[in-house]
Amino acid sequence: MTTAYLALGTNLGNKEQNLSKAIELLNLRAGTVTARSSVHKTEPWGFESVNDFLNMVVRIETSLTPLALLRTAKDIEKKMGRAPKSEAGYHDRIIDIDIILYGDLVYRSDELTLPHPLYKERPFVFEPLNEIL
Ligand code: PH2
Ligand code: MG
Ligand code: MG
Repeated sequence: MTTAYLALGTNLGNKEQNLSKAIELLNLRAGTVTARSSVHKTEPWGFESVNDFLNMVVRIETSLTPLALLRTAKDIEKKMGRAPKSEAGYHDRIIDIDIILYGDLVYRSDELTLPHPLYKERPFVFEPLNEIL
C-alpha cells in the first residue's frame, strides 16, 4: 500500500457534484480515500476563462502502481465526460485528477513525473495539500 495525494479541479457544470463523483469513483477504483482537504474556490491559473475553479486535494491509500493510478485517474476523467485534448494549453474541464505525490517516489517518464513538477508553484494545489499532508 502506498499513500498518494491527488489534486482535483473542476470549472464546468455542477462543480461540487463533480468533486463528489470523482471521490466516489476513486474510492471504487483506485483505493481508499482517507483524507480530503477543504474545497477552494480559485481563479483560472495559466489561462483565461470566465469559469472559476473548485480545487481540493485528497489522500488515498492505493495498491495501484503509479502508472496504473494515472490510467485509472484518466479513465475516471473520461467516464465523467471530460473532453479529449484538442489544442495545446489549458482548457475548461469537468474534472481534472492529477497525481501530486506517490509515497516518496521520484519518477520521470513521458507519461508521468513525480512529484508533480508544478505543484509548488500552484497555490490551488499546495494550499489544500498542506491541510492534509
Ligand atoms: N488546472 C490547470 C491550469 N489552471 N487553475 C486553477 N485555478 N485550478 C486548476 O485546477 C487549474 C488551473 C491545469 O490542469
Ligand atoms: Mg491539472
Ligand atoms: Mg491533469
